[in-house]
Amino acid sequence: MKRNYHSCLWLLLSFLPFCVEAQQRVTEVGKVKKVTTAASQINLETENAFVRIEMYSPSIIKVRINKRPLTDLHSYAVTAAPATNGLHIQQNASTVNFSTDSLKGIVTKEPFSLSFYTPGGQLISKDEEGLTTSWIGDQVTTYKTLQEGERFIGLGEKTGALDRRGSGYTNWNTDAFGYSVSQDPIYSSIPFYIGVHHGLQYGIFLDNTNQSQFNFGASNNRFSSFGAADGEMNYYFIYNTQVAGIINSYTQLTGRMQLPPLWSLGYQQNRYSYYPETEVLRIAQTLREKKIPADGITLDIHYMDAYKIFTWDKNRFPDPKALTGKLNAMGLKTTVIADPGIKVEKGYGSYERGLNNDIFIKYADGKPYTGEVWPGWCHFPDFTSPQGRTWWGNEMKAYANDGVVGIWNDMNEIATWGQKMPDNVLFAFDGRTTTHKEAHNVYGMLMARASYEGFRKALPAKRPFMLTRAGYAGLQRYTALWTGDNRSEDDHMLAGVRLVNSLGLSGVSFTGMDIGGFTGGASVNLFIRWMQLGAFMPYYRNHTAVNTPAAEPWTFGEEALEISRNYVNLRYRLMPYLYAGIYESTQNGMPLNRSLAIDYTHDPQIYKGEFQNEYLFGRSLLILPVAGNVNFAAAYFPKGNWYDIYTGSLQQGNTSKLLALQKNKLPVYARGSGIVTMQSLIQSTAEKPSDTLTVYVYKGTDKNEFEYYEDDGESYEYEKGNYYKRLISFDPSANTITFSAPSGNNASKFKWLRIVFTGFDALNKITLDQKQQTTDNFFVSMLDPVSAFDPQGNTNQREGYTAPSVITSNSTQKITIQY
Ligand code: MIG
Repeated sequence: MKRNYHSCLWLLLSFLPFCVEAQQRVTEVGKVKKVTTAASQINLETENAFVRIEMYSPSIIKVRINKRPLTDLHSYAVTAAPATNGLHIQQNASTVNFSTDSLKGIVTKEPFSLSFYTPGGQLISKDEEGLTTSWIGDQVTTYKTLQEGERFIGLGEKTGALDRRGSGYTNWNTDAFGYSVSQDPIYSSIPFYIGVHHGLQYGIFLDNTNQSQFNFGASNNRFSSFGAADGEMNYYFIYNTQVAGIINSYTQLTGRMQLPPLWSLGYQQNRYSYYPETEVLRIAQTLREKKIPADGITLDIHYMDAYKIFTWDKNRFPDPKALTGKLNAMGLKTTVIADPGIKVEKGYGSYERGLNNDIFIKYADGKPYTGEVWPGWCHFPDFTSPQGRTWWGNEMKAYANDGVVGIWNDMNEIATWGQKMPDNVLFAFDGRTTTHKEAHNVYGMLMARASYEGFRKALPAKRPFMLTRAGYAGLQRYTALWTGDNRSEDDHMLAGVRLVNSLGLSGVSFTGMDIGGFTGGASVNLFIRWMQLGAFMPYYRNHTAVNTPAAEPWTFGEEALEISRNYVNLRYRLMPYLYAGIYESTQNGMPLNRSLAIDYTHDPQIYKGEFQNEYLFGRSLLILPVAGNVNFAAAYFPKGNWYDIYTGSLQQGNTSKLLALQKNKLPVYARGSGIVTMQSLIQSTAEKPSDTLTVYVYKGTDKNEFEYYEDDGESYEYEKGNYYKRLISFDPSANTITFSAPSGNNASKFKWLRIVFTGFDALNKITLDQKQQTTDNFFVSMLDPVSAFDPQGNTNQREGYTAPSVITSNSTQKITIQY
């Protein structure tokens, strides 16, 4: 009886597929049928797919899996080329084994499955058996076994916790006005993350611009996965013994930021929108009168004539060139917003030229796509075609001629009213026409690229400043990024810190958020904290929405003004440290804002909710972001020594502590062995600092090196070797501080070095190049600790002091200390 029942059921089930139309299946890669190898490649044919495993560097392996035979695909993200040798391959009946100097891999053949090991044989990451890589329709996903205790960090501009374990994310660039602190997706897509477990770390970069999905053990306890709605499974596996090495490799693949103009690291003032020009000048004058150092003013959409890009409202801005000239004379550079929508309006130059040049995106029937945004109904340039980018770049000349030096690329998700751009719009995709589905996530980055290339052409000798809202992996090659329309709320400020830190883990160093918050109005205390925090963020811009209360630093009362000014001052005094940090980003991709997960990857404390926002600003400063509405905050100090930068007092590491907060001080600590360079206060980077560079050295036990870098801050002369670079190293075991012989053709802008020692109880003897110095010739912060980092930049009785014997020189200088 029972048996009969079962057979009936079986009968029913086996006929079911024929009754249901287009049954959804999970199609796996299947068994490997054929293996061929080339110098740096393994090519496989399997039951259902074509697979290529290819070496890019000893630490980087590319994996391609496609249902169709592999073709040459260009990538908008990757600029690196595959390696030509160094992949060692061995085969047997059941596996293909490969290795490089840095890792090992095993492909099992029946069925296909891929795993990675350290050279010593420790498992780094493997396909989850039984799931590996599969398709549901055109959607392709790779499943990796979730390792015990595994954590996940990075993935670019993603909300949520530092450790993303248990969460899932979607990449689909979205205009997320006033987003909540857990909203996903928001503006940008960087499908790159780092997994951490058992003292190991690895990176995975999925290079597919279609909508993509990442699952880090969300709603399951078996796998982490990544996949895309369409296109190829095309990912890079990166292994290194340090997170910093993984970031280095990832930016070796996708490129690094270029040196930005120095002024873009200064304080920027903005609101949506300052107009007419008298208002812009009033803001500029107030900055100077109130002695808030600043380098830039940004103009939002109201500068345009009826929101038409490349035009000016003639009543509000009758003479833009004269205005940017006046601002320039005050040490303020002008950045303007640029939206991609070109208004459909007969007689509007950019529209006519766009039509004539045939650069707008179109439906399959050849009619241009029309979407509504600020100017009304618009067409949109195809930034995925060289013609479209060149056209846009040429239009940009008008701004350059008017004295504009920065472009703020907004609304480039693409944002349109309705927020539902149709999928059937076509894009040139640089030679492989595709639909909106595949082009969407890369549009924003390519707009920034077109603006960047336009400016490079218009002003070949000047570094432009580029800012974008939307982007894709590799955006750092062209532009900085800010985190869009945040809210004036405490938890949003802290969430913004995590966004910026996560971007830093994902190759983007030059980032920032609207200081003070975009929507709503900040409380006085929140505003103060935000201005303090902004001083330790790469891009430092105060911005607020239309119809919100004024949010310039002087609109929150005297105390807020004073504290804000102190921190902007500190920012400007730190400029030599900041610039060297940005220089480092251009060399190895290390971000300025460094999540503690970079240096303290395997310390579980740093992932705790109350500590996860902490970060290092550059190599040596620990920033503890605290909310505006609290009097106490829990702080964690990772291993090592830490020094309160205001008092010089020692804080032992490997401990957590409840800090009593003071309104006028953001908790900031210097790392033991840290080296921080500072200059005198200036009101803008156009102003020359005094001739003394102060070098703060903090007692510690680890050897530390700091690459000090200077150049003219505005041109490309550095490419010809016109810079000044010097390695400053502190070796505690030898008690030496060494300034290497400088490299580069430039002289330093500083004539003197002043060294401030912190934490060295009694400095008994100092020698410079073996000649004994009087300790008096050195500035020992113990004597007057507060002034060392007085946020007010107050001078003390020793100002004007120079140590003549520590004059900068062209040779190596070694300072030996005894304490
Ligand atoms: O639809 O240009 O994120 O910073 O002030 C809003 C006006 C368009 C969005 C940007 C914001 C900017 C605003 N823009």
